[in-house]
Amino acid sequence: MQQLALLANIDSPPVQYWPGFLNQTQADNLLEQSLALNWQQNQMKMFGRPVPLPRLESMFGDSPKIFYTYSSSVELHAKPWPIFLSELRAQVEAQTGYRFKLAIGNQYRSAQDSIGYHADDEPTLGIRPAIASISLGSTRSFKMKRKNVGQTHSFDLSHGDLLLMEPSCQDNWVHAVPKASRSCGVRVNWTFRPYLLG
Ligand SMILES: O=C(O)CCC(=O)C(=O)O
Ligand SMILES: [Mn+2]
Repeated sequence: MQQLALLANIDSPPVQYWPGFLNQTQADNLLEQSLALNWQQNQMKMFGRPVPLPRLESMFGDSPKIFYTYSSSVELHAKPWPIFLSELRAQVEAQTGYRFKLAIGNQYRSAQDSIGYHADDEPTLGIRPAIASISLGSTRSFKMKRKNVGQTHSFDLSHGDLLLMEPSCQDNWVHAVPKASRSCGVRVNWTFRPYLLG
């Protein structure tokens, strides 16, 4: 039995999870302020053709030099922090003990919006980045599995939850928010990340 528990531990994703990290009022206010920001509809090239991503995005950071590219076609540039978001960063840093230089926002407008399996392993994040995620709005399923193989682990991320992907996470695991099977309202997710400037 003990051995089974040990094996189960070995396969657990390296995350820490604080459900209800934000109280209801704070989470409500943050959702409202987040939705009032400018969001980008980015496109990704598929077979040479531009296809709109199934979500809206935005990015804020410590320097206008911070930019972020992925899938060889999407480019995000950091805008200066809105006060509410830099205050949220401070709260997340105090809880997790990590420091973050940027936040990427994803807005999932409905059950149809999603993000596919990926690891956040862009070189600009540095080696083995810790990444913290705050969820606001509708509950969505956050899936994790070991790269290429294995059983899927699922977390229901709800309004005000904090999830920390620890430093080894991006080396060995991929994560996704698939389309939801039932209709749901809007969800905003902020991932706070390090960044190597310079
Ligand atoms: O929406 C989420 O919970 C995850 C977002 C994510 O993985 C990303 O932006 O890289
Ligand atoms: Mn990610």
